[in-house]
Amino acid sequence: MRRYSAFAIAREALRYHSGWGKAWRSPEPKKSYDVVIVGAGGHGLATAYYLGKNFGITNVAILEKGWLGGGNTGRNTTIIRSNYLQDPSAAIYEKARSLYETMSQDLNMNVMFSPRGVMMLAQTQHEIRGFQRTAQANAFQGVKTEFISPQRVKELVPIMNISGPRYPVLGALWQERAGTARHDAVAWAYARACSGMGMDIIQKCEVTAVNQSNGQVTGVETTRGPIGCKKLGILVAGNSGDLARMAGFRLPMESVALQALVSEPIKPCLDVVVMANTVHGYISQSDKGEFVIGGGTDMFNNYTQRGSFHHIEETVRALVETFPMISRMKMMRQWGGIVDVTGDRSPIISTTPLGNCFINGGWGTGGFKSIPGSGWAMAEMMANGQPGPLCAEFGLDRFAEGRFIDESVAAGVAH
Ligand code: FAD
Ligand code: PYC
Repeated sequence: MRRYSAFAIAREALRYHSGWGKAWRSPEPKKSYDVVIVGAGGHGLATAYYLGKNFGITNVAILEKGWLGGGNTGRNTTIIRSNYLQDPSAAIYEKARSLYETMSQDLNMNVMFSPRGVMMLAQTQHEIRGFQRTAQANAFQGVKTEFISPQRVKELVPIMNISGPRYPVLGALWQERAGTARHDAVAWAYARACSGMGMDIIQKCEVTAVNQSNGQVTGVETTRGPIGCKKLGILVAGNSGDLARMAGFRLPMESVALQALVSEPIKPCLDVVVMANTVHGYISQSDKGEFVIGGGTDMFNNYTQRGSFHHIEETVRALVETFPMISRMKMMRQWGGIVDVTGDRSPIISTTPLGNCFINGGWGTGGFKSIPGSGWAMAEMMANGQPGPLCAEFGLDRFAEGRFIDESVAAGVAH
């Protein structure tokens, strides 16, 4: 794999960029692998990468029914933060956030990590108490957040109306080193690094069945033929329930559509990320100048990767009081993704009833930010056969034991 560098750009500029190779190979699947990962989203690719980097396991195939990064990884609003309430969540999200800080250097591709700061507005008394509690918990967890005043909010976001009649801004939970990254680039960077280690990324290869013998996984059936494996990782977000059914178990998870939209591009006027959880809207400005806007999930289970009109109307209406300028902007595009939601709004990173079959899902509306930490923890569990400290609390057993990791406030998106 050729390194990307300033020197390489200069060299290619001199020969009309004719020398760039493909970023990853597209091989035919082999008969079997040590590890098969289902799902080439951020979580699947990051898991494969850390299997190779941290454990030297490179006889790995990543199977993807569509194109890599074409699921939620390429459809999200790219918010990265680690201001969660519970200790296990803060640990894994902060691990992920810290890996984002050096991801471009580590993977030798610019993922445009932009730690521009994320604020979650408090617009009710209840939210003030909730966010002050989170700031306190974060201080104990070593996650740097603070509860800031409405005046400080206004200084950071001059275009915001903080004294709206229905939902005045009463303060905010502020994380200065939170921010955004380019979502496709995260998937591409991991894919390129995996391919560079000799792993096979097989696109247009849908897993249709999971093969097993004596309670152990032996491989998968795919639209490109059977593929054997010693270990199987399932990282398919909204399709987690389908894959679990193929492997013979059920998940406490629901799949719903979450959607987002972007405005026409305008001059730079918003250089932090704002989440307004009471009114169900969040907003940031992209490098192109578009406002990236998202709202709540559909209130019914479905598998549509599309947006619906009533959501645009509700989301924009919700944000207009706080951002009056939106009322004069044109909205350009909308889209949706299928998110996998658990009852406690925390992920499942777990061994399963099927031997050597591991699952990672349930990131719901908030799993872009966790991609590197999740991949790190999943790789550790798959390599060692049991969960390490970063994911030990996120096992499936917590639902049988009633040991929930309640993150309904931190999820930040209405469910
Ligand atoms: P995906 O990227 O969906 O990857 C799973 C892959 O599995 C897909 O490519 C799919 O095609 C493949 N697959 C499924 N079934 C099969 C099969 N049978 N065989 C082979 N392949 C299969 N999170 C944040 O942290 N911040 C945000 O701002 C944010 N905003 C969001 C906004 C929207 C509109 C949406 C939809 C989500 C948002 N999220 C956000 C959530 C985040 O996008 C997801 O949690 C995360 O991307 C999940 O990554 P993944 O790798 O698990 O799933
Ligand atoms: O988890 O921060 C988040 C988020 C924002 C928008 C969707 N998810």
